[in-house]
Amino acid sequence: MAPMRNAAPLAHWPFSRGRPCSRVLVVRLPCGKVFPTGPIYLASLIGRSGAGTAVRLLDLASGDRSIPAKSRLFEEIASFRPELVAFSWRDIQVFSPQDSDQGFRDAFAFMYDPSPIHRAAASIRGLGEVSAYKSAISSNVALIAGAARAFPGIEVALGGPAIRIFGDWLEPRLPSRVRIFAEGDLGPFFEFLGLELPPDPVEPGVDLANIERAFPLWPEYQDLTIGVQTKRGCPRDCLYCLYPKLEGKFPSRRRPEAVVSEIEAYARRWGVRHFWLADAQLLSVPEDSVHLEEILGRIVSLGLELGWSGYLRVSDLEPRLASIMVRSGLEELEASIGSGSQRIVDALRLGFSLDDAMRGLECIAAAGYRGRILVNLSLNAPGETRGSLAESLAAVDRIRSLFGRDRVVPVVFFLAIQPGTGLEELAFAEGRLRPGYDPLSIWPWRARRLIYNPPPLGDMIGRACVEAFRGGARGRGHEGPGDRILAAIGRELRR
Ligand code: B12
Repeated sequence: MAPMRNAAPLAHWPFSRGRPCSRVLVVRLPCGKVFPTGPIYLASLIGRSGAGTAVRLLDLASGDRSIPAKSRLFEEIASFRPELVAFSWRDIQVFSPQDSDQGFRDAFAFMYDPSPIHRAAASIRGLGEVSAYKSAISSNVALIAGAARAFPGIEVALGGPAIRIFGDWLEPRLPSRVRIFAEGDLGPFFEFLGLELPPDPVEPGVDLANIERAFPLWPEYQDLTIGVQTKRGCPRDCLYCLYPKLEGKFPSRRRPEAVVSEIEAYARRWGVRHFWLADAQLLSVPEDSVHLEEILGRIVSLGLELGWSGYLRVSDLEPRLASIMVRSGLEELEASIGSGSQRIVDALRLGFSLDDAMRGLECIAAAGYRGRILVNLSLNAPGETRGSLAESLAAVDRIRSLFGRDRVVPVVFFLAIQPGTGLEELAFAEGRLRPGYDPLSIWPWRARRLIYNPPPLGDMIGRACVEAFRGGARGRGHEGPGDRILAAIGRELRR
């Protein structure tokens, strides 16, 4: 069981409808530099609540990162004088088998490299990474706790996607006066602020003039990709996914005109050219097609020259939607097929047929799409066999025959076991994990259990990854990690 979260009774909360919080500082905690969509939406919603609350946004993922986060935070608090600081924590567990992720590569070298010298070298480097991971978590914790201690008159709140997943485990590491908001809906937070939550909270009502005042660092994102959400919620029940828990099970779709006016404002006022439609998935269910088509149709009629991307379920695509996707600027597509084997797709409860997914991809190709397709594959999913791995390699080849070799990028994932998912239940049932485990444990022998890569294929796949990570193996160095991993698995399968 996770520890209990702190929950002070409402009567002791500092603000009320009669005296709402007048000044809120939203602080996005340090992470890789991606546009702070969540904090911007939160700040906008506070602005929409009509009580005249002043909001400021300090984004510790941008700005001068050579200045310690603590100095930037304390200076901001001293100059803005908020009544409440709302920390937003985006990501905690960032491992992925990408070339840039040295920590993941070393962990795999340590576990699967046949050479004891490589294993020893990886374990030494790994110690450094363990401490970097540990210090990333503890420096955020120290920042929040430090602010709570240094400014006893200011209320401190903590939320964001990482908190909805790991809030229960972080709670004991934080002072009790830090209010943790781990629930998906914003009602309790607005209650805490003494503010009325707008009746349609899925509509942030982003007003860029206000955002520019609240967030002076905004020009740093003009040339990057801006995240815009078209809906929240996902009714699916995929084995490994916690998005229904993060966003809710019922889709709340935004008004297409509001989504497009947000995109238009970024495009015209900030000159933004690249957008990420930041839904858990685009086309989660067939009814989403009409909604997406209307949004994209409006982009086409406005003549906005932009590129967009997103996570998309391709199985519901038909020619008309595919054509409008391409005309509205689809520039990169991330399609999660999971596996090339229908048996594995079903075991992952992905809820689509691979034939339909292939038909969807054919529609995109026929519509004249010229960008890249990132094909997400989850290796060694429950039930994986040498045969199903071969089917995945074949599926990538089939997609390549549609789009051309260079435009198809296999992106290889291992299933990470996240709290509250079907995969976690399965790991308990299979005895891989025990209830009460700490999902934030930094120790490699514990952390490795959170990556689902069981026998009998785990070692073979692990070795293939290690070979691929060494890069350049057999002259394939210019291809990405996914390509190299699949090529190495292909060699293992032929052995
Ligand atoms: C879209 C997305 C991306 C896109 C972002 C594109 C862009 N330019 O915007 C891309 C592909 C770049 C991406 C990358 C990664 N992502 Co990502 N991503 C998402 C996704 C699907 C949506 C995030 C989003 O923008 N939502 C829309 C905004 C409006 O919602 P929000 O952020 O939740 O904010 C709302 C609330 O949380 C709340 N809120 C926010 N802050 C606060 C604070 C307080 C006090 C309160 C009360 C409320 C509150 O208010 C907001 C309005 O409702 C989430 C999963 C999900 N469904 O949430 C994962 C997610 C955030 N990503 C995650 C991760 C790990 C990553 C990567 C590290 C993956 C990797 N290994 O490479 C990278 C690196 C990111 C980086 N910092 O460099 C994890 C983070 C948690 C974790 N496991 O640690 C998530 C939750 C997915 C998961 N399965 O676990 N990602």
